[in-house]
Amino acid sequence: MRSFWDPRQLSHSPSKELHNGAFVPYAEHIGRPKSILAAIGATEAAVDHGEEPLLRVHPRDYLDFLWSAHKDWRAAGREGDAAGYVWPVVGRRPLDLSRIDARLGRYSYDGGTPIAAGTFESAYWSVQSALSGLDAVIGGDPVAFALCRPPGHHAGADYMGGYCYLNSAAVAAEAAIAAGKSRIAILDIDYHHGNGTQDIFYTRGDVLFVSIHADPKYDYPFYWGHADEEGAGDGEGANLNLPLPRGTALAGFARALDTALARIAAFGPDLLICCYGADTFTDDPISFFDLQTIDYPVIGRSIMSLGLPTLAVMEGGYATDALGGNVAAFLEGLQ
Ligand code: Q9C
Ligand code: ZN
Repeated sequence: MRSFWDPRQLSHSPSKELHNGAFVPYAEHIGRPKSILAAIGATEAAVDHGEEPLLRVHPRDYLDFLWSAHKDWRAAGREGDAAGYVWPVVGRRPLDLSRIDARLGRYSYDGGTPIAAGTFESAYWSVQSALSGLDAVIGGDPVAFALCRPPGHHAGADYMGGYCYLNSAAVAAEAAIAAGKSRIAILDIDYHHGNGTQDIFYTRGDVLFVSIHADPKYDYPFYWGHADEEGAGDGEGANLNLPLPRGTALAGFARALDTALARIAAFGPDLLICCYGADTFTDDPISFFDLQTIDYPVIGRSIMSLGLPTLAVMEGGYATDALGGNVAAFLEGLQ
């Protein structure tokens, strides 16, 4: 299987995040991709597709904000990573404010997603890795892997959150449609609900979003991912959330996966994008499922049983020492 990655994805390296009321070392650190690269063998350099594909998902003003936020932060006399501290409550009127702190709140929804000097560059190349993997699949490969980092599935069209800035899977889905595919399924099996991706496609009937994740009643991102979120308008019925309890092991996960795969098969997509997070692993430091390394090939094989051209994109996974092995195990199942 061809895998795609760009070394500029290492430029992003914030130092701390706000977690349960304290500043702690940033969990989405550069040791993650290094662990994956050491385990999966050769990768190919991402090809630059420019910003046009990004603009199919993300508005110009959001890209401009991401690009300049750290420079604006420094220009305001600040040290370290740019991070917001005021967020507009839902329903607050839109205001076009210029102070960096106001814009950090406007374009994010949590306190755990700081912007460092290299953030835009890394997020840009993370998306380009996904687009390069998509090219391989559109070119006829049955499956390809994009080592996306930073991850993307919590990023909406115009907001960052959950260590995510640009939504690689969403950009790839739109690029596939622009390339002539008519129906896309996105299967998100990261531990956390892919709220950004859901939000982007919530009213779309041509993109099915299915997510298996920790029940948001007890885990991040809390405000999205509940089972009664089924899509709206043209997208009514094209969104399926399968929240699972703490401690879920392979048996419970596989039951949800069967439900997810049946829905995807019924939708009849031309292409599958699988958002893979290894934070479902039993030893993940911020998550509470109970999957083992040997479970990932089983999950990968189930997904390939759909017989769909498949692009796998990397999302979360924070047990750094085991991360590479878990990703390699999943890819083995996709082969
Ligand atoms: N520091 C992904 O797995 N952290 N994102 C919760 C705040 C958010 C995880 C506490 C977890 C987001 C891509
Ligand atoms: Zn996650």
